[in-house]
Amino acid sequence: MYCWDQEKECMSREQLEKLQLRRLKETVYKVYAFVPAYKEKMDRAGIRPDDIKTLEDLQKLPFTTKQDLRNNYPFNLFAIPLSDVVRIHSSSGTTGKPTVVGYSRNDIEIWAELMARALTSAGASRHSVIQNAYGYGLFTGGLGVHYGAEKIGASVIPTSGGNTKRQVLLMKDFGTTILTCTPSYALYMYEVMQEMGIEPSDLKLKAGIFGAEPWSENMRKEIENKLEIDAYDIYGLSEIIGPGVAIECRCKSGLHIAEDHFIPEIIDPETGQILEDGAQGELVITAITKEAMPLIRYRTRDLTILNRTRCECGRTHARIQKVLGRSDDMVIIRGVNVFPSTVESVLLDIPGVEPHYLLIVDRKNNLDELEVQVEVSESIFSDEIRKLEELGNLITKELEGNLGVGVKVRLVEPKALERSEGKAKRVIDKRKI
Ligand code: DLL
Repeated sequence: MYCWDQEKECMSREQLEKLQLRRLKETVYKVYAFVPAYKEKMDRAGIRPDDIKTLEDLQKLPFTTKQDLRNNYPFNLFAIPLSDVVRIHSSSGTTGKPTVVGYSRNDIEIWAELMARALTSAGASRHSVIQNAYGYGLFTGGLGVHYGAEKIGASVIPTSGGNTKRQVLLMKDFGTTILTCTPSYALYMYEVMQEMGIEPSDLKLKAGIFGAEPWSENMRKEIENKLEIDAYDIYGLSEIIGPGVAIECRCKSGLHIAEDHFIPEIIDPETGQILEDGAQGELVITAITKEAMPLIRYRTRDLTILNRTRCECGRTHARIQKVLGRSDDMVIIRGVNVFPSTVESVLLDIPGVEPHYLLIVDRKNNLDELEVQVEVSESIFSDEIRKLEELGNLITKELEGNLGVGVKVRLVEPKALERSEGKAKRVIDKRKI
């Protein structure tokens, strides 16, 4: 068993729920007393902190949304004075004001603990050489992973994102055993490795801990085969703490959510109703140990499934299924919901297709149109036109069959689509422009 903190990660359900309830109550008292926005919301809903007597009572509390963070920009959701805040992160977002999160010294310590758990769960130890290619800065990826990696005593190479040739060079020369970055960046690194004439067998790389964007099971296979490593999925969001909210274990059948710090719920995104375990819906998280910025029932917009059955690894914390994507990333084409990760999954089942694609949505004559640009392998691209046409037709058929909507497929030459050093952009929606 590879556990960082066996006592906490494997505690009985009963113990865990007792702990959750105590921490939930404390948090609710705290936000009611110190964060006017929470007090107002709870007063409006007619709920007092004393009303939280069981874990089920959590459902009585109002949701918190990204809009609440924007309305309270920058620091009005902080539950402690700024003088006790030791770090501020922020995520840019595509529209409106950035999202701001604050951390107390203790929050940073907990985050490092959670990242230490996460890295250990993916097989890291003090003997690992961890190359951390998540961006350092306002983005939580770089510093979040960094503190956890130092905590377990690994040797950390803080490359941050970018300068890909140097990444590859250092990976080889420093004997990196674990790579941490977005899955799309891992693939890009592989391409640059190829251009530099470096093979996976020239490296000591054993595993990758990839997250910050959705990636399909097929993408995992692709990365594992190309880089000859084990690829683990890590999930998190700045609002809650950053990376380390949930992580896969060796079983790779769902991501364990650190339930001693976060209470997960799954709701129907339309009605807000709680859904049963096993049903797909929006993940809602309550952070029950954060000092600087606890969030109550935060609507992540991420779609997944909650599984509370016991995992073979021995950890008792509930698992979430690989996140399908954010409801905001979903594009609705003539009423049909399309997730880029579904497109990815279909594409990667087709031989000759490269794991680089882009969805372009437009509206012509009041009708939505979806174009999927797909890179094909070098050998196919230089083959006869007829073969390319056949492949195009096959991709169209598969996508249309799986998505249930008409698709225009455009095959593009290898390396035609922009590569990403961080979160990949998978959709261009021209309808909004
Ligand atoms: O992306 C934190 C992070 C850093 C997670 C490094 C993992 C590794 P944000 O920039 O606030 O924080 O973006 C959070 O990214 O709500 C999801 O929509 C998406 N996301 C994060 N991890 C995954 C994942 C970081 N493993 C948003 N699978 C979240 C799918 C993910 N989506």
